[in-house]
Amino acid sequence: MKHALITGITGQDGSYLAEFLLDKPDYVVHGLVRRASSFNRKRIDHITAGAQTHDRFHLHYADLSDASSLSTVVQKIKPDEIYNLGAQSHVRISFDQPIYTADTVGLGTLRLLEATRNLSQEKLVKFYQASSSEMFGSAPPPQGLETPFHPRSPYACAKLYAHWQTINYREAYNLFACTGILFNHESPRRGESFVTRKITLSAARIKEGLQDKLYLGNIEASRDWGFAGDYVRAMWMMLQQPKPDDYVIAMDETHTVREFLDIAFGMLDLDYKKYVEFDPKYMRPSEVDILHGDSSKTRRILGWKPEVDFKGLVKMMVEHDHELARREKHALAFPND
Ligand code: NAP
Ligand code: F7E
Repeated sequence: MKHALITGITGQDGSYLAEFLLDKPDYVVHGLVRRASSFNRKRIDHITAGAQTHDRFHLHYADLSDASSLSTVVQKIKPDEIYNLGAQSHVRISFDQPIYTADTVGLGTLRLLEATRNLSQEKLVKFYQASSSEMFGSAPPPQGLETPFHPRSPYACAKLYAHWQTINYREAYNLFACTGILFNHESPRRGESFVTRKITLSAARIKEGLQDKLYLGNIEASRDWGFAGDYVRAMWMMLQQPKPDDYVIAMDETHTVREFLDIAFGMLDLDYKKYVEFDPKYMRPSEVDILHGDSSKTRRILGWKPEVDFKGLVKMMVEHDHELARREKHALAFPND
């Protein structure tokens, strides 16, 4: 059996990656979890409860800010593959908490690389680093492997530090370490404060009469949005290559937030212009105006291609959140059901 360790398993990507690996009969999946005052495992509860996989799925307490906990878990499991997905991943919040973000995203990766380097003296261990298209920042589109980085937030600077540390560990210690520079990817499991999910949840609640308005910041920003389920498959493919390398994963197209709004509200027969209001609190001190990936080289090498297109992604999210809103409305009307 292969043992995979995932940091960030309670997050959007961690939950999809765990499902993807457990679908293969030869994987045991280990996830790092943090202690919280209330349970935050709704994205993986169904895996923990799954009768067929529960003996191949294990959770361990550790934190990217705590080197000794990382090293203890890595030495205990001795994983064959490590996927470093844990992060304070919200760009706007990284301006409020720059040092915390640098610590978990930047130094957290270095702490995990050190634990991996120690283990690599005993056995082959493959490492995946969740790098981000935010590292391109204000670099002109399309952005690909040859594009120079120009980060525009504390989050992006921390990701760039982690990115170069991963490459340095590959070059200095011959570690099998890959970076995946992933453009925005979304799903019904996307955190509720990211713009796509905020829009689909609000549109659905407005449709059901549960909400009147949606407050947003810069809706002219443009992003290259794909489906998270497709992107976790690419992470695994990178670690199955004969040599470690760097890759870009994107849909290679870009859409504005305004366009996302128009399509999502349109799917519910609503005109977004009647409901959306500007709130300056959602603006960022420095913005990334346009991300538009060029993943051609990666697609050639990995043979990866996405299965869900942009409209399919919006539809999947709108339908999911419409069902949630219907249930919320029903629970309000019939509280004793
Ligand atoms: P997410 O939903 O925000 O999940 C983040 C995960 O990191 C959660 O499981 C969280 O645990 C965990 N975490 C946060 N701080 C931690 C710490 N100090 N120690 C250990 N774990 C910690 O993020 P995502 O969208 O799945 O993204 C996965 C990774 O890809 C992140 O590194 C993100 O920065 C990167 N990325 C994402 C995108 C995207 O569009 N989604 C694009 C490029 C790169 P709790 O549940 O306990 O908070
Ligand atoms: O913002 C604009 C906002 O927060 C997208 C993370 O997964 O992808 C994500 O970072 C755009 C920005 O994602 C609101 O200004 C307008 O231009 O959904 P977002 P992000 O910042 O692109 C990258 C690749 C990552 O690596 C990150 O971890 O939408 N926008 N109004 C808004 N954004 C938010 N969140 N909320 C608004 O009200």
